[in-house]
Amino acid sequence: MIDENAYDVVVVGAGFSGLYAIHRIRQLGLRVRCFEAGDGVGGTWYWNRYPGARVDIESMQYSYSFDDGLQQEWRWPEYFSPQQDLEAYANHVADRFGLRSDIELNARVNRLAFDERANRWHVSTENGHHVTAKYIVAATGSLDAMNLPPFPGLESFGGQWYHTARWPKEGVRFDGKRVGLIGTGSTGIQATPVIAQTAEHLFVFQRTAAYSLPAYNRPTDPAYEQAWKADYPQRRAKMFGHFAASYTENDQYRSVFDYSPEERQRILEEAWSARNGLLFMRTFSDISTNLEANEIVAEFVRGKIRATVRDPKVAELLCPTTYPIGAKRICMDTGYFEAFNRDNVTLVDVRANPLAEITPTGLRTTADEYDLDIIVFATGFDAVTGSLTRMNVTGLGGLDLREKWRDGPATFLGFLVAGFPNLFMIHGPGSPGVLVQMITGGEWQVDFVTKIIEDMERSGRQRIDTAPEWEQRWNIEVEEAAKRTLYNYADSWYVGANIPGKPRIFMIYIGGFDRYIQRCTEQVANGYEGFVFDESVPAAPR
Ligand code: N01
Repeated sequence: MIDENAYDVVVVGAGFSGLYAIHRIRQLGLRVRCFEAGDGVGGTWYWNRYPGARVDIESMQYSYSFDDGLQQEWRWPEYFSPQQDLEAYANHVADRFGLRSDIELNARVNRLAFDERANRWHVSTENGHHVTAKYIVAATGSLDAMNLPPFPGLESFGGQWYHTARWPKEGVRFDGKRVGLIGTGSTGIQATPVIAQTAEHLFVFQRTAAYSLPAYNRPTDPAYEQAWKADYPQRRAKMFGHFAASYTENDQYRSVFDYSPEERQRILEEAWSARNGLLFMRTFSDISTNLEANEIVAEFVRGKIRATVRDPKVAELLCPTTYPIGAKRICMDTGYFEAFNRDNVTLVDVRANPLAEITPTGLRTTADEYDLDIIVFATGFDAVTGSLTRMNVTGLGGLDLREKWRDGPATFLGFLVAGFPNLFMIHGPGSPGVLVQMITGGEWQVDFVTKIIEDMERSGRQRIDTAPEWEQRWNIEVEEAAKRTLYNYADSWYVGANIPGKPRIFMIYIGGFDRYIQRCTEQVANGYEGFVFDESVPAAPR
């Protein structure tokens, strides 16, 4: 008799990678169930519906490549899509490929326990589901577990407060309200100008100034869309061979030192107004690897801030000086710096005068008190590992993933963790994750995992794992790649520095998406080198 609660594969998360994983696993003819915490699909783009939320990679490429019909028929109204369009796209994909019947919504997984004898994972959700599966695909996202620092007094606050990563679906009205926004990363920078439009007054509490580029978002030009659609297969192929999984027509850049100061200025000005977003960071080849080159570009960007913000003191405070440009994720904004020219926006320096407590009527810094009706926390995420460690995962011998990663995450190729057999992570620590275009990166990883599962099902192998020695080797590769860059110069979420007590380790493979594909592929081609198959495990009945 078939046990209805026994699946071949459980996918955790119905974000972009999770949706694609359901689709691919079904193609293998396996039984799959996906559990999703939200009451809709889209993952990051479901949860992050704060005002101004928008992707920073052009939508023609920040989209699925696996089905040409899909990419031909879908229309992106804007160059850089707002959250609403990305969520609509995720829903379209769920419908178009009939995925909903295999998705359980409102079902946050809160326990994943491996049963050694049965060789199956037990999956439990907060709302009472309990199923088992041979394989787990953890498509839990890099930026899911929100970070709400324990501000003293929050429970006493008499107004409303929100975290940007759990924004209410019905939205929030700011008109006539005094609003405090804490955090000036990508999220705070996108939310500021939108909130400022209607709030009576907006106080932006800044601890660290951020580098931000103008998004120059615009409606999609039909000719541009047509050029992409006519050339999609070739462009997608290039993306799979590109170090950032992205497509650019001009990657012919050179060292900043190959040019005179006047030429550099001209090139930077051109790049600044080229309206192509993050590509600005590739204007020169050594921006991310040479501190001196980096400082030339950083100072150019500071010059743009000074030219935009009228009050010189405010402008200076908004100029990032404590870390190299790009060592934290570069932001992209629509009118962020301009917002500080408004009478109803005040920048508060909480580096000089830290936040002391939330009070019943607002917020107190060590210097002043602010009366507020609404507080918005744009304080980021327990990134990369948080969504995995918060799920209560136990592997062989009851080993707890939090314990295993106490001194920092260890994985093999970003997919597997020794002692946690048959559990595959997508965008896990040690994978290129957030440093590449994530939809394409996720597609590739899902395909890779699906191929492993297919091989196992064909060969009758029951259990795949890796060994600590291979985790160490991979960790060294991840570390070596990071050392060649300036990423370690910033206290960012890339290195876990935003979460007190989190081990400081660069969690992402920055050796390039192309190199990563090569490394994963060669390990498999070399007879699954580094993967450990336990041949003693018999095939178990469901
Ligand atoms: O989070 P963050 P985010 N007191 O961690 C401040 C992606 N994303 O949600 O820098 C005072 O970057 C903190 O200050 P500091 C993108 O990859 C993409 O903004 O630690 N302040 C910082 O200013 C991005 O990198 C898009 O000194 C406190 C802010 O909160 C990632 O998500 C849009 C504090 C947190 O910044 C995360 O971005 C949005 C405290 N106790 C997000 N604790 C696009 O696609 C924290 N802060 C465009």
